[in-house]
Amino acid sequence: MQAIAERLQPIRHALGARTLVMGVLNTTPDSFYDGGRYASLNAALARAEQMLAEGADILDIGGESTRPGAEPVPEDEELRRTIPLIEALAARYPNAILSIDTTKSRVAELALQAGACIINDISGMTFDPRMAEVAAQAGALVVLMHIQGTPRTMQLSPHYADVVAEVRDTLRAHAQRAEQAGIPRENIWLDPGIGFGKTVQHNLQLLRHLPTLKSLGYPILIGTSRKSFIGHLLGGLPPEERLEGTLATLALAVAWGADIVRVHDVQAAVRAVRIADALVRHSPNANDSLSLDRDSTPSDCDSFPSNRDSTPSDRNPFSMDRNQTTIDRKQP
Ligand code: HH2
Repeated sequence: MQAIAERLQPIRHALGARTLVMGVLNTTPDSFYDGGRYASLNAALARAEQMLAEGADILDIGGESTRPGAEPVPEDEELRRTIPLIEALAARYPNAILSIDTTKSRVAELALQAGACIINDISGMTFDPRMAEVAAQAGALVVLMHIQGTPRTMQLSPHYADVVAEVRDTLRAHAQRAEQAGIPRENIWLDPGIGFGKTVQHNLQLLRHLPTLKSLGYPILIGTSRKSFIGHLLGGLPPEERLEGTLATLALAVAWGADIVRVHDVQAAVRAVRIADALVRHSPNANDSLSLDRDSTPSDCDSFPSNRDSTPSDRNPFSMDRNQTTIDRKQP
């Protein structure tokens, strides 16, 4: 097996030039959207193959649901759900970039040995004190997410004096702790944790103010896929009917600075972020297509300011601030 640093090369190269898509693959019986669908090894392998064919840059494998109210899963069970799948994926798709979605250092350690190279930790490496050491020793990339409380309690009464400032400060502290533990800066991605101890209004504010989080200087990952705030904003739609709402959040998250999106629907997300990339990143592919488009001129493209050229502070033109406090206690 190639060293982790070598396996991470393709995403390092693409980062910033285009939005990376991380496909969700939960082997749990109870995840809020895909729970129970990929519990067998064969079903999970087939889904992985489909997501890779659809253009997923990373597959994020999870063996413990973190939906609101979820009970912790014993380590043995989480290992049983994830390690054989990672081994099988690494053997079948040696170039695939695999991420383990866990807060347990032992699960992360065995997942890295089995072929994963990213640790996606919703606790920002705070639930398990050994996590940072495991990541540093292996040379793994880490996704450090913000959460208020634990999955069991986080949606009971989320509260912040200033959600954007508090999430920014916590993420900065997570990154500093990671660097002190020996994880190099280029191996750290940050995530505001949409739906993790947040009301609808908190989620909206964090998305609108992504430039403030981006100003910390690390790549930003966003996980809005089919989450409950989208259902609430659309009059109570269930997870199965939240794809269009998800795509809207992806496009705007890219415009506001997201570098990686974590999604259940890879094909739809890839298509959405490619268009968002063409608009905000002026990606070379988009300019190639423009030259074939007789209704457009290059100046059509150039007339749109790119957020990436502006200062990272608050450049958000939308300043709605409704006092919506609805929260969902069963879905993130
Ligand atoms: N969301 C979920 C799980 N892991 N990791 C990061 N970094 N960011 C997220 O927003 C995030 C995450 C929840 O989604 P899902 O895995 O589909 O659900 P469940 O926790 O019920 O398995």
